[in-house]
Amino acid sequence: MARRNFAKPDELAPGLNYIGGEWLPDQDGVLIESRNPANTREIVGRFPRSRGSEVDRAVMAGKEAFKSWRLVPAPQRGVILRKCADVLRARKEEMARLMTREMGKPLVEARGDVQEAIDCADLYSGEGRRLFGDTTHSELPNKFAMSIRTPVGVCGLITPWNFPVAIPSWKIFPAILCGNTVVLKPAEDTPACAAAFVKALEYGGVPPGVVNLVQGVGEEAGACLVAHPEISLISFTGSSAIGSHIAEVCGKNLRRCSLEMGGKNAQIVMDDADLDLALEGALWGAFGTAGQRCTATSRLILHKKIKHVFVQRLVRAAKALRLGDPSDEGNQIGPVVNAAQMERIEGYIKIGRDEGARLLCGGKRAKGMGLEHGFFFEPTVFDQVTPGMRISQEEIFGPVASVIEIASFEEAVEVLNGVKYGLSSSIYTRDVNRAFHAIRDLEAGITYVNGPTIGAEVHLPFGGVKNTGNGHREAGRAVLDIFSEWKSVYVDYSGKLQKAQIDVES
Ligand code: UN1
Repeated sequence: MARRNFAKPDELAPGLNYIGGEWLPDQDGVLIESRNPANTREIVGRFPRSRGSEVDRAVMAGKEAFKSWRLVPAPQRGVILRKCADVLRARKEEMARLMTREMGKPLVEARGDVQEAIDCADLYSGEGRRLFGDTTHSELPNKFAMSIRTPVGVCGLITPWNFPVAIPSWKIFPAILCGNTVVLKPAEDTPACAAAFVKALEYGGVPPGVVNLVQGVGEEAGACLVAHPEISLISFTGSSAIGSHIAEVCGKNLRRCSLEMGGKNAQIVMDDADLDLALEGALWGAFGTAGQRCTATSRLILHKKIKHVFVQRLVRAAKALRLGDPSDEGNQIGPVVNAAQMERIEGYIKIGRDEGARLLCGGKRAKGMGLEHGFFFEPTVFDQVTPGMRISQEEIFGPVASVIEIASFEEAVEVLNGVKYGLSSSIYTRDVNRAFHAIRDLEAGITYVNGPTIGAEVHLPFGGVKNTGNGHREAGRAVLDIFSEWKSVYVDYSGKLQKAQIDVES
């Protein structure tokens, strides 16, 4: 049968699903529209708003491809990942430009996002020649023992819009390297980025059915994927509310599920810190990606001896940040992703004011100079924030930093830990003893010393404690435990029945 393929060969991001190696429209023909958040008059593309039938086809395509993909030697799977890395390198600039248009992060950050995917492909490509298990001695003579990693099956991957290439990459690459096949349901705000990424993987030689893409919205395609009986696991990055719902469904169906959720990350600045460095870190951590990172710095915990001067400088620098079209390299802060996000941030500004926090700068939508057609929000600093306030406790996901004053290191640790999340944390100090106390005592999956809360590298575990996650880690070698099952193997070459625990005693 001739292969149907509705995508144009040279198209960067086809407005189609990718199922079983074919680019296909949704059967219903209902579309979602992707618009540029810096200028909502510009349509980036139209993509299928898929329903259960498309999800089902994608899962079944994944199931079919799993039969042969699981048998491809891991080093060879790694070679395909290396080719994917090459394609991504070649397409880095055009993918970054598409990302900037679709979700609004400045071009320099968008390049970093694609670079993170390249790093991931490089890392897991090499992992194809490692994927180590243990070999060990049996307690019985003439018997061999080892543990090996085996794939899990078809993996459902649900990813957010804030790292629209990096996050799919750090799920897809380790998943397929381990021999699984996947169905990706990307965020409805960034369908073009997902399509461009999957297209690059197709070009890199990932066989049909190994990576499937179903565009759509969470309540429809996402929900169908989570509940699908042929899915072996769900890996989700997004809000704690949705993650908790996914965990319920997966729990009921006895499916593995790995969740990467909210954060309320803080940067501590002690009185002995290098203030120039700490200030630079705070600006990047709080306002980079317009604060829309799970790892963004949303609380600044400042020692009272330096607080006044630090806040003065922070406000001056925040006001000087250049807001505007993120594809113009002169601008540092782009728009937030959509109207709902804008309203959410505005809601928190009101909450902060009502709670008695003092607004030092920002706090409103940016207007004028061509910004009126985008979702631009001014970098915002709240002072006189206390640990119990909602703006101290809840994830805002926007360019809003809350300043909390503390009088000692112990108090700083208590404040930093006093939230329900635990993703990233940071301390600026020149005291090495204090730094190590922080490493030990901060309740977070990531701790930076003299660096901001953002900047995770792909070869280390990524994830958090408390309500941020459910005990898993992505990236690094840790992610392999999500995407593989351990099998213990015993080979008895004694030629007789040997009984563990019975033939030998200690
Ligand atoms: C996220 O915040 O959603 O450490 C992911 C960082 C990036 C990844 C962030 N490398 O900020």
